Amino acid sequence: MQAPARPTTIAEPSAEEAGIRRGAIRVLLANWTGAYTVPSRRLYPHQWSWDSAFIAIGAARWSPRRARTELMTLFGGQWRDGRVPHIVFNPAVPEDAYFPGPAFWQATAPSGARTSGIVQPPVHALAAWRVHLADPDRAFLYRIYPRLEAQHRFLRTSRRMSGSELVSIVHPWESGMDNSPVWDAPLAKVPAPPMRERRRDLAHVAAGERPTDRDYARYTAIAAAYRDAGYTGRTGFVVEDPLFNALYGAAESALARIAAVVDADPAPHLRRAEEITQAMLERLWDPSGGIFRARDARTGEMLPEDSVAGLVPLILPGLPADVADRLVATAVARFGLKDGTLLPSYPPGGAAFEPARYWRGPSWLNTSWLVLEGLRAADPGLAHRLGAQMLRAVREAGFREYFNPFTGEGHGCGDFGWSAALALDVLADPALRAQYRLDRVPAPLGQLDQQRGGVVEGGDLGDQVLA
Ligand code: 2M8
Repeated sequence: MQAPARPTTIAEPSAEEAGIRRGAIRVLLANWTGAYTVPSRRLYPHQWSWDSAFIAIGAARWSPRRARTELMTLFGGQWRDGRVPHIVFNPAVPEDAYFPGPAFWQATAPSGARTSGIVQPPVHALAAWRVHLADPDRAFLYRIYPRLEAQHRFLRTSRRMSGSELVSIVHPWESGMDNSPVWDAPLAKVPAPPMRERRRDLAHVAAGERPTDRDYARYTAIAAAYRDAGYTGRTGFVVEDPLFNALYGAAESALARIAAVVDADPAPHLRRAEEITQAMLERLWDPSGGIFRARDARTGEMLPEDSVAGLVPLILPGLPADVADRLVATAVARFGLKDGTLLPSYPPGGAAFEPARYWRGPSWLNTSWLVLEGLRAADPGLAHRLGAQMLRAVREAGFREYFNPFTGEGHGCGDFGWSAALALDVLADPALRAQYRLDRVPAPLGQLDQQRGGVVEGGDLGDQVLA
């Protein structure tokens, strides 16, 4: 008689998965400051807004307490008007470690924290909800809900610049995809006086993998003009971005869920989520291209270039099925999203494509993760393959900031926070892992157990240090 087959459960990590998990936790431990996680020790030595949201999403899979602390620390830098600045500076880091630093921004939050004065995509409500799902904690939601509400109130009241439900960004850095080719046209209209300040990023990363000096001069000029206007009103760059607005809409849906837990009214959030989706379809959907595009709110025109930002609205609950299907088709046909390729930040067939330069082509794990989340409903098979590709990228190149979408070669800085965190999140998903496991060689059991033990110890130790 044949011995019964040993039951295999998806929850059991392979040696390879355990290795990725251990590596990711090592990065999160190394970048942890005691209250938040820096994106990179050298290149980005402060707290960044949307980085912390992505990091909280992944950290929740390992240490939910850290994830909650990460978000609460960020909101410690929130302004009285509700805005959550894109950088909260660490006072212990010298001014010349990062440009533009606190002396440039000249902004102080009510808590006394020195901050920048611009914002980043509002992925925080979604992050707070994911943290709660990983480790339900109503007290955390009670504390963060009013802060999230204020963040959204700022966007609603100060950034609805076209009269529609959509919000505008007033600096390319607010998109998170700083030097995307989509910004080339509106940026070309901004005068670029030569920069007096010295760039610090080129001390850490090759110039060919970063924005050009000309782009940097423009970023500095727009930020300085906004600062000098008291961080209000328009700048020379005012754009409705599909990624920013899709996250704004998805975050309103998350706020509705949070509201239901904290005895608040979900209805206004649900209504706004619907209105945002509707406005995106009316103002940013390009039916001939099968993608969402950014609109220049100064001229009212759609911008000629598109990017992976135009696929992120897949994450919007309530997106019509035919629009979702078109987006999936575009992801496959123009972004090459199929087996064996990473998801590029800009379509490889586009004239401005560069596989290794920052947001002009390379694959990033955060935009990949957002598209993956959207694909769960629209095309689960493709979502699983994308998850597998994300894990392969970090397995082969390490937790780099971005990756050549064809070769998987790593670029930008190493030990990058959200690359580590989002790999943890993908690893924690049983459906995605089932797919990833298809092409691995199982490790001997003894080795597995040892590795699993090591990871758990790392997590517990980190939490004890925090406590
Ligand atoms: C990059 O942006 C900063 C400016 O905010 C920079 O280049 O110095 C972007 O990739 C942005 O999305 C990210 O949040 C930040 C930190 O990782 O770096």
